[in-house]
Amino acid sequence: MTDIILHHYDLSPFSEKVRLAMGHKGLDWRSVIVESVPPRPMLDLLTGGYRRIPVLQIGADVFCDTEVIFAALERVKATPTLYPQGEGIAKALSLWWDRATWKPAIGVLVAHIGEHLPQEFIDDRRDHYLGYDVSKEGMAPMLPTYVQQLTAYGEWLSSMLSQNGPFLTGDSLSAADLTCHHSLWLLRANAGADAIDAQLHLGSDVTDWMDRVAAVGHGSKTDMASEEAVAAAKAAEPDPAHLPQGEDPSGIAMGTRVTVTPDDNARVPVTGTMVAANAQEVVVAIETEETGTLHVHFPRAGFETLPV
Ligand SMILES: N[C@@H](CCC(=O)N[C@@H](CS)C(=O)NCC(=O)O)C(=O)O
Repeated sequence: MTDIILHHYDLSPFSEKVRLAMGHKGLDWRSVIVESVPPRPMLDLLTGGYRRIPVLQIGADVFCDTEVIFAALERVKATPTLYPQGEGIAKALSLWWDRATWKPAIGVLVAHIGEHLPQEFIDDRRDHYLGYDVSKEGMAPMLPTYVQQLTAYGEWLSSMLSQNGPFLTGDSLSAADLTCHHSLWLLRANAGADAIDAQLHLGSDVTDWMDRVAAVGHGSKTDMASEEAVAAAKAAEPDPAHLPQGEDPSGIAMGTRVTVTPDDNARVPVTGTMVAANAQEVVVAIETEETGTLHVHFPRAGFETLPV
């Protein structure tokens, strides 16, 4: 089987979602650790310049954003599924959680550990990723509101668990659990579980649920160098099995040069030739001497696909 390669770094919460998905599915995977602050020249070769982490690679197919990463893992191993109650509820909850909790979570995080963040990290996140000042001092004025918001969202998790439990959408773990776990995991791992649970008024129903999610583990990983990942891409051809099925309702003709850009942050466009798409996913072909032809996959939700 072609290696499943995850480009990530340990403290990346969005990567933690994917590592747990590997555990849930019991997958063997290769781990390429990237710097937490760019430049990441080897990864840029594979993505066409997509800025964010994690990125999943399977041969010459490259998946940007956790939504299409999960879709790829579903194709690789369908059971146990990440969508036991269907895709809609889990994807909608995930998009809400990622967007609603990210800034408040960063605000609470830097209140605890901001003095330890290197200046180059703070500068990079302000200038090239989030567009706001993530220093402890910069986020301090709004800290009370970040705590209020996360506390409100924590109660929503509690409500879902009391209605649907033991997982957010029912009896079985779904992508929504992996997502809603990630920002709380970031905070508890860095600031201490007791401090965060008290600050955000998280009850044992929520913390027990977090333990259940964490218990799926990370599957079995083996380290890989980034050069080896690029060589694996060059040696492979894009796999037709990873092309999205069905019609593309957007009206953009296949073969069109397009840019694909996140609509929330890290708004660096990737330019390529659209080779396949449907309402959920778009695939562009890019080519470099080092990698040969690659198919780079993006979600439609949360991204802008536009003709050049
Ligand atoms: N919607 C994206 C968000 C990814 C994201 O924001 N990841 C963070 C790390 S957890 C990131 O890229 N931070 C900036 C960086 O690492 O360069 C996804 O689901 O993959």
